[in-house]
Amino acid sequence: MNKKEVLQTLEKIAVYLEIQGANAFRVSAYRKAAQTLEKDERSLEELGDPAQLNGIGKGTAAIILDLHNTGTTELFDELKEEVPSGLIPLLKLQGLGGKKIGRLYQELGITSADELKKACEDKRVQAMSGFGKKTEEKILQALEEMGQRPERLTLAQVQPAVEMIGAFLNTAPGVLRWETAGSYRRGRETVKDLDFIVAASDAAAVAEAVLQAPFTDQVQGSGETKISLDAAVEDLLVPVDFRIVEDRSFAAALHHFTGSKDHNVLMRQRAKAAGQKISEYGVEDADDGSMVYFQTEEAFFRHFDLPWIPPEVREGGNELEQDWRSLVKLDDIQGDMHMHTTWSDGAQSIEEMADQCLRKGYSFMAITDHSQYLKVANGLTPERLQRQHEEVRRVREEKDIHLFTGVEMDILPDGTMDYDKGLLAEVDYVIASIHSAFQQEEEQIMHRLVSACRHPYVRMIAHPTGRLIGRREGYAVDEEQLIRTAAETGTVLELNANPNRLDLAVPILIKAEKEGVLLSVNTDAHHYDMLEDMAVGIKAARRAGISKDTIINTWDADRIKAWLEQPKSPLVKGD
Ligand code: DGT
Ligand code: CA
Ligand code: CA
Ligand code: ZN
Repeated sequence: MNKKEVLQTLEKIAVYLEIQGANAFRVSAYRKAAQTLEKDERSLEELGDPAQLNGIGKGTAAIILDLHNTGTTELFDELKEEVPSGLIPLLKLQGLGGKKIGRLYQELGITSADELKKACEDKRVQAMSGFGKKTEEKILQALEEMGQRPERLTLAQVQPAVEMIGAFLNTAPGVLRWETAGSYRRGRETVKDLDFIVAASDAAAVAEAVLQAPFTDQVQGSGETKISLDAAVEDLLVPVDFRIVEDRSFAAALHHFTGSKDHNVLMRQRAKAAGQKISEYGVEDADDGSMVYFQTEEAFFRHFDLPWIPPEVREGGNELEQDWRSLVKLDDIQGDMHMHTTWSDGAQSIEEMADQCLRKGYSFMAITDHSQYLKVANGLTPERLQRQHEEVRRVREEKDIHLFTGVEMDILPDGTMDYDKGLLAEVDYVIASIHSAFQQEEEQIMHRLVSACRHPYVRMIAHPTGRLIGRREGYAVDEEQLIRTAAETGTVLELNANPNRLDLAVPILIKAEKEGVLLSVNTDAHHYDMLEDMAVGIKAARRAGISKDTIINTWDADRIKAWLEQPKSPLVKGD
């Protein structure tokens, strides 16, 4: 776990203890430890033993090190076992924290949303000391809203469930092959539920195995070919649909349940014109009712004289008419131009990041830690930046991958940059980004972004709108002006691949490519696991229909080097 994850887990431990009714001193010890750690600017590696900080005791320090080194700790594992999983979603209800939920659990035996609702209706909640009638009404209202608008989950939230269910299906007896479908396969930013298509030699056995699986929580419905359930993965309930089909129907079912609804309408129209009918089993001849089956989706599309249409573009637009051969794909990516190390707030060293990028088959990468303004992230002073870059050049000599020296420099609230031009002239790849004063008026935000674009050494703007999916809108950006200025000045715009960000968003990416702006899909990895987010970013780029050549990290290292050796100039696509 990196530092941020450790902090979040300490908070979770505190909440779980509250639910269990642990004594207030014990609860606050974990909160205090988290606050103390957060205030300290050092990374956990640099800090060494957390017990040397005032406010962190020996026991808590051991837990912090456990979390950091192994990703979990005995206490947290026990708490997750003991605290009823149905209580966790209740933490999101307005006005209900760990303490109140703990009392509802201990005094009324409530373990789920349904039970809480019943208790409110029976007026048992208002009878408790410190709750009252008003609180009860508010809880009921919040519960109803939770039921009415089940929130959509982000890709970051469902990814652990996809991995766990995938690992299960890989070894489940009777499973011949499986694939994700629905909005997840189409790479949407958020999903209502996950959809899995499973080809089975023995459907009943597979269905039974799914119902018995360790992740299976509430089963919403189960039949011969369809199971709907809530999967409990890492404190979160994720709704999942399984469709279990015969192998000969796998490709048709996969297409059918990948959707989108609007894409399926287009395909049905096409089939109808040819006297045929598409179903989830195959394609039926409308006259004699005979059925054609398909081994692959490629074969399915070929049947209708179409090339394979990428799932990301199946949204009922003009996808049947377009040529998707130049659409960027994950395999085209040759490097990652935005990542962090222990020099600022990353979890690994330059060398470790280089080894991981090598393992991914990359031929280049840029090390881009935070600049001095970002004190919470241990941003680099000019001296530390220079020392780091010496280190980067040393690692470059030793490894079979080209490391660009770089920095993610803060654009300060007044629109000036965090480092002098003299220092920046020595850096291979300068990224500029906004991490402060998000509330400023659009005019000031644009002054900052435009100043960065006009800067002779700023090559790229990272996460240009600052949004966090489902949590934060981002600052006030005039998209048209940003795109125009990026094109005029030869500044690359980032598609940040972090599933919480996906910034720029698809509609802006489409406009940017149209105006000739170059893009870079980067993970902004703070931990080497996060290098895998590249796949998420590429899905988003594909949804925007972006061509390979628009994305600079599909180029080879020599082309990027040559491009960086030239002074900045208006962007030109192609060679
Ligand atoms: P969401 O809302 O993020 O789950 O989006 P999808 O596209 O995954 O929607 P979902 O899970 O309701 O259905 C998966 C796909 O199945 C959908 O894109 C189109 C296809 N489909 C086939 N028959 C039906 C149907 O009767 N109703 C709906 N809603 N979709 C259907
Ligand atoms: Ca779905
Ligand atoms: Ca579904
Ligand atoms: Zn970054």
